[in-house]
Amino acid sequence: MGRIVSNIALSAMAVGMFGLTSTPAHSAVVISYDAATAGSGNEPDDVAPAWSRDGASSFWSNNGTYLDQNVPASTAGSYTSPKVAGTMVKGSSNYTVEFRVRPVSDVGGTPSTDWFARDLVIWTDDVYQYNVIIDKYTTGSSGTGGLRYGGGSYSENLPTLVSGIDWTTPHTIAASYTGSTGNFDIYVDGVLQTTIADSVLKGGNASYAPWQDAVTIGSPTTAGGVVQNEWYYVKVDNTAVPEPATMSLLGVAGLLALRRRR
Ligand SMILES: [Ca+2]
Ligand SMILES: [Ca+2]
Repeated sequence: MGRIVSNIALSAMAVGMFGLTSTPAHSAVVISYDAATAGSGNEPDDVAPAWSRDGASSFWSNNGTYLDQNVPASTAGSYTSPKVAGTMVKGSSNYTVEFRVRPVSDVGGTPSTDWFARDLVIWTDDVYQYNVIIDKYTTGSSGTGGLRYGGGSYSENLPTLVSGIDWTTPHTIAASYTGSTGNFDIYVDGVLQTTIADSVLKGGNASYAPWQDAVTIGSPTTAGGVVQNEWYYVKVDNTAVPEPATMSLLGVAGLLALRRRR
């Protein structure tokens, strides 16, 4: 009850602020898939706008609480969101990639059998490709896990982004990019863990067009073992692009100002 009231109050505040100020700091979700909101049986390719799927539909099922991912060994299975042009630009845009997940299988491990840490969240700006890798156990097959990053071999030896995550329960991970600094702030359950430069977090030197201005989840390669996850939601929040209506108003105001000067 209290939450509903506060949401209404916040909405009213937002409307009020928007009406009174010409350039509000505007934050908007531009890409989203939420398993509970989508509802049982509705996977990312069932929602509008639909996400594209690589691999069999049988690898995924939404039980109404989470999207269950179960990609067999040596098989690719991933979803890529619709693109929102201009969301991800190195050095200028601000955005946050946020997801709530619980890994069920480990990734990485013995190099000869299951070396490919392909349990990924991927996004790409106009220069770099970024991978955040969900690792159930950072050492061996028990204890705590974490997040890794980087690309190339995607081995268990990839650098650690965050360690000490107990993946027996789901956690919310956020990578928040500030274009002016070129840094990502990495959060776990809303708590800042580390700040890392885009040039360090990158998994690849070149952008990969199908993944730019979008987010990909899953296992996009055929290497490695079974990959299982519970995905609660994935979203991209764009804090850089002003509200279109505000841009139009500013544009009209600017034109009028120019006319008056002539
Ligand atoms: Ca379905
Ligand atoms: Ca591991």
